[in-house]
Amino acid sequence: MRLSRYFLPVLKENPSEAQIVSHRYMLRAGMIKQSSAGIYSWLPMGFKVLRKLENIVHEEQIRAGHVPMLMPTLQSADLWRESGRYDGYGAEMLRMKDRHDRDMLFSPTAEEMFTDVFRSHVKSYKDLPLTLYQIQWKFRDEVRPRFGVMRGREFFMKDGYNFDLTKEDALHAYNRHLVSYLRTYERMGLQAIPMRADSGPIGGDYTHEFLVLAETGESEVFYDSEITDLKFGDREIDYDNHAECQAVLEEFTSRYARTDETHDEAAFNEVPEDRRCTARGIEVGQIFYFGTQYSEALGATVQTPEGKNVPVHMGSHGIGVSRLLGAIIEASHDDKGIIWPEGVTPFHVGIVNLKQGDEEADAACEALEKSFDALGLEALYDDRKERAGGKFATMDLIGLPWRITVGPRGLKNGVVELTSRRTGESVEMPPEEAVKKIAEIYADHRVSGL
Ligand code: 5CA
Repeated sequence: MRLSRYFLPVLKENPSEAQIVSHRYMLRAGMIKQSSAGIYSWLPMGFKVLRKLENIVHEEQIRAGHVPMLMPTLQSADLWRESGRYDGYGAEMLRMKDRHDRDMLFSPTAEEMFTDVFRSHVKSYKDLPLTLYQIQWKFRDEVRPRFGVMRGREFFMKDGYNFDLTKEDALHAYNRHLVSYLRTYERMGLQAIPMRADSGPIGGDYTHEFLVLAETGESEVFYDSEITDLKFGDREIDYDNHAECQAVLEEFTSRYARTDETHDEAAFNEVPEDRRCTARGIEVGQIFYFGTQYSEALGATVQTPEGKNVPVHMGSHGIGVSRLLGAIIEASHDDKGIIWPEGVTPFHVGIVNLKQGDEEADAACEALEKSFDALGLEALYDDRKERAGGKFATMDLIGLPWRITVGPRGLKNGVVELTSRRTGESVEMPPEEAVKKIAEIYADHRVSGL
């Protein structure tokens, strides 16, 4: 992509409304534009990262055996009256009437909708286990939308719903989700710690929140520092094997880690003092098991092998996809801008031409562009007639992890410069070698985007 043909409206000044670094950089790097409180337009660069996150979530959900689909955002109030949540949900639910005076709402979550689809089509234990999910816009009329996409009113969420015959099967689904979430966040370059949490309006006794540690996080968290040494890594897991999923859950949840809502000072004090940590965290996901609460209310039953009709055991599982952009930036930036992890970067590499219009430099940049294109890697080529300082500042702000700098002087010696955004280190090498190096780096990070 040529920068001159792209749409990247970067801001020079710090926007005054942004209180935290991720919000500031998302506005400055031309990723989002506020449309009204807590509602954003996703400009091309923001949209590109959002799509990559969405694709990672899809890949990991499908790997775990979950089935993608899509529900409407506007829903009839009747279904929510049936579950008893229409009145209970309160002011966070955006309600409206259609032209026939029927009560409608913009879905803040979708337990009712999924349970309704399930009850219409599934009647037998033979069709279980089943986990359906979607990645769809939600609306919650938050009292205090703030911090950009972190606490929006309109936000993009993956929400999944498992339907199982027994509590044990539903707990397998719970554990499977926990494992798939660990993989998902790690692929995004994040450490998200599962913590015992409170179930709030969703209900149920079993719930974990996934928290990314960051000073600007809205939740206060308490944990045993040993937990931060745990890595899921690239281990292979058989998602159908309950014992394997359970073992991972135990490994990642046996140490003390709780949000303030469930914090227990006495239990915390049993952790050796030098490992007791108090910090702040960003909640990027939450999983729930709530038994038969919704299936009983909505009559979602199946026939057992013995011919009895029983309500199914359910859970729901969410990932804050749009919030993740903010969380990744909070966890990975410096004073010049964003530093994208390789797994989610909008473009794999930036190409900076130090002397636009110089025949040789232009030709070398175009050749690089072609090579990356042939490899299926996305390069953003800054082909503007601007001074080098300005081009570097833009590249640093938008945070592509690798930059290739091309100039007439280097080309005379047959080299370009390859720079790491994270370390700032630069190495000179022939252009073909730089392409090879970039291809190697991304061998494990292939996510399709737009
Ligand atoms: N139905 C369940 C699971 S599907 C549910 O709604 N869970 S939730 O309320 O915990 O939301 C799931 C995730 O969405 C949260 O962990 C959080 O990362 C994200 N989220 C929730 N509210 C907002 C918001 N106002 N802005 C951005 N992301 C949000």
